[in-house]
Amino acid sequence: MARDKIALIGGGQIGGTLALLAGLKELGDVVIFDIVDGVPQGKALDIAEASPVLGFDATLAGGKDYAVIKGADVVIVTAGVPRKPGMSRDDLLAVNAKVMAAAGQGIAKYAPDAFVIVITNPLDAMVWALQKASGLPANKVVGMAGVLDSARFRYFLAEEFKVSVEDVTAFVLGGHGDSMVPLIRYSTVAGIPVPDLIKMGWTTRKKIDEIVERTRNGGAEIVNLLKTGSAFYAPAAAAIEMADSYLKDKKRIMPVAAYLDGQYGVKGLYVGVPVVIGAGGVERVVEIQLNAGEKAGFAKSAATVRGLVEATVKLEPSLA
Ligand code: A3D
Repeated sequence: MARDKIALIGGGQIGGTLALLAGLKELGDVVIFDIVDGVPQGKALDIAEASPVLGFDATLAGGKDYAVIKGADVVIVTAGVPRKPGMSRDDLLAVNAKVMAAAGQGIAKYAPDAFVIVITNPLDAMVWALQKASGLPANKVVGMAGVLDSARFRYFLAEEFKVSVEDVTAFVLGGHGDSMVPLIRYSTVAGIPVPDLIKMGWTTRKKIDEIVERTRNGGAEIVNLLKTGSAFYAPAAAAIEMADSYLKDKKRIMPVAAYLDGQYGVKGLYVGVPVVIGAGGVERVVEIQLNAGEKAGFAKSAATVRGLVEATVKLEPSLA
């Protein structure tokens, strides 16, 4: 059986980490596309030369012609510019909308059957743009944000409770970043919901509120530390987990930016919701009952995403 093919559009910080993780997990052969000549080829060769030591078999190649992604099973898009200190995600809109238009056309031409994971910011608008530009079925195009946001939340909760990160589950809804809606009552330690842990005296409501706030600002915290770029290890790990669920038909339930067609009262937008990811792409949107506060938070988040999408279409009319 031939190996699966993973195509990475964008060979920067996240792209390089994705290539290494895809190799380590033996997800398949890897190609990296980037507009900067030499970088994708160099990163691919460097990782290929690590493979005998790390003990994995995969071919890795790079190039600056979209033809390299031909026949890919999974495409992960990080192309564009990252956020710099003082720059909001929305500032990235103008540049990255054009990049999504080009990437969408490349995918439509060379990898129309792929499962596509978009990471480029501002995420919820860029995944919409990519789907529109590529014309791929909406259930085969998703955005990575919720897995990262919930990983950050899980990490902070595990630190607070002094338990393994593996025993902490977290549940986040809504757009990426400031408008994220963490659902405390569905976040657990070994199945015990966080509100119960507060009652048990393991933590306080104040501490949990602080953790929620830190999670919301998780991206900015890293940007302020790195100064020359944004997070890349955890975002790459999160996207690889999504690719793995698709390629192995694991049917994992994960929060992703998924196309909503009426679910949660939203139509025609990508917003973060829990979905089942299997061989069919997004196989099901998990629609939970929200309480009034959560509903309001989700509606606000969806409105923010709608504003971003409208701004994107204005800047890049080819997406209308
Ligand atoms: P960076 O290291 O700059 O890599 C971006 C790469 O894209 C560079 O190698 C560029 O040469 C390349 N590129 C630029 N234009 C094009 C193009 N038209 N076609 C192909 N390649 C192109 O950034 P990064 O890897 O750190 O981040 C990539 C993106 O992910 C940025 O938009 C970030 O804001 C975003 N990001 C999102 C999250 C989420 O949680 C959603 C987290 C972290 C970063």
